[in-house]
Amino acid sequence: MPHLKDVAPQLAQQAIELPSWAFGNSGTRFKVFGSAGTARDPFEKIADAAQVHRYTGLAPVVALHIPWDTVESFADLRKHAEDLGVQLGTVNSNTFQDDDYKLGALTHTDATIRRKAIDHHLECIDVMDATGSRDLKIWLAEGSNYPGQADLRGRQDRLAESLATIYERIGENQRLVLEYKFFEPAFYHTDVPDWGTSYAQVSALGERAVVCLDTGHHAPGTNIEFIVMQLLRLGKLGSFDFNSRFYADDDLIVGAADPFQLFRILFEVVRGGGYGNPDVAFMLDQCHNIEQKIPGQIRSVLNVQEMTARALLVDTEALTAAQESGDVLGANAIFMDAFYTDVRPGLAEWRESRGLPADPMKAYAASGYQQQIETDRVGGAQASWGA
Ligand code: AOS
Ligand code: ZN
Ligand code: ZN
Repeated sequence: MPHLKDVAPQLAQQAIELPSWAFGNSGTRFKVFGSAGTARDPFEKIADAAQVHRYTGLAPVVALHIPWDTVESFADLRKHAEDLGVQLGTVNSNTFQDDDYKLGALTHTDATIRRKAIDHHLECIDVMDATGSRDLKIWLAEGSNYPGQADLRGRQDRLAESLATIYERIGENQRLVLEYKFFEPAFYHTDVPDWGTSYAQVSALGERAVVCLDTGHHAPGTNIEFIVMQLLRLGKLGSFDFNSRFYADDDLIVGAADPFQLFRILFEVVRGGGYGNPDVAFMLDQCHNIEQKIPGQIRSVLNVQEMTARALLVDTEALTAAQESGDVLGANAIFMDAFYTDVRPGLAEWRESRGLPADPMKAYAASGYQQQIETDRVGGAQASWGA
């Protein structure tokens, strides 16, 4: 098996994109808990995200959500980010919080509502032009609750038409990324429920349209790494929304619920050429309902790094030999050896060799930043999941 030192150059290629909304308060439909020091505006969210990068060196990009992160000047927000050593990344559209979209947005039967939803996406592209962002990520909360409520085929056709109108405005160096989710908020059918539908829709658009895979968006028991393999094979894996789940779309810390699944996914990413490949964005899509937000994000990026390191440690030559000779248990043992390797001491050394703290969680706790924001951010409304 390779040693961690052998894969150090590859570890340096890791770049994770943080969600701005992870730095606002969030909760469930029962309660949103406020917590001391939470960011009050997009500028403070970016400042908090920059802390994660500062202590880990792993998270140089921050994804925005519009209109939650709308500011007067995106050029100012961009400069603020760059001054803090991070970049603005993916722009997420939002068609799930407007009364007009109760029965659909890009799929609505009413052309005026469809137009409104399309225009929102065009505004997001304007934001991307100002922030220098490459990706427009679209997650649609559209579907129906009762059989017979909607014309499934008609909605799919209208979706294709609306996406095509948005895609026309996507710049040469930009991409449209379509996320899927099997249910919620709609409970009977969802218009983009699975990777196949997303793949069919983006393939009809063109080369600059790709799929986003959110790890929490599948039915229990789904083999997610198989989907990763297939989308990479087809050249259509545009990005990840990483998080973990026990039940549905829980948006918990990535690697918390099932570290082995994260390992299997990252192994397929490496195997399929998706690692160190700018065409695949590694985003987090998480909410920190009860834990502190900045350490929550630090824990998350460290979890991704630990499982990436383990995936890079798989002895692929020995694995191929075992696979090809039909050595079922041997192949499985080679795979599991890498998974069970504790890379944490090695990664601590790796960090120190790059001028980073050996233990980013401890370093953040000792920095005084948390106490500072708890003291400073007393006036104004805290950002919540959303604005
Ligand atoms: C919703 O379930 C999706 O995961 C989207 O990515 C959404 O935009 C994000 O979770 C923010 O709420
Ligand atoms: Zn997501
Ligand atoms: Zn989600």
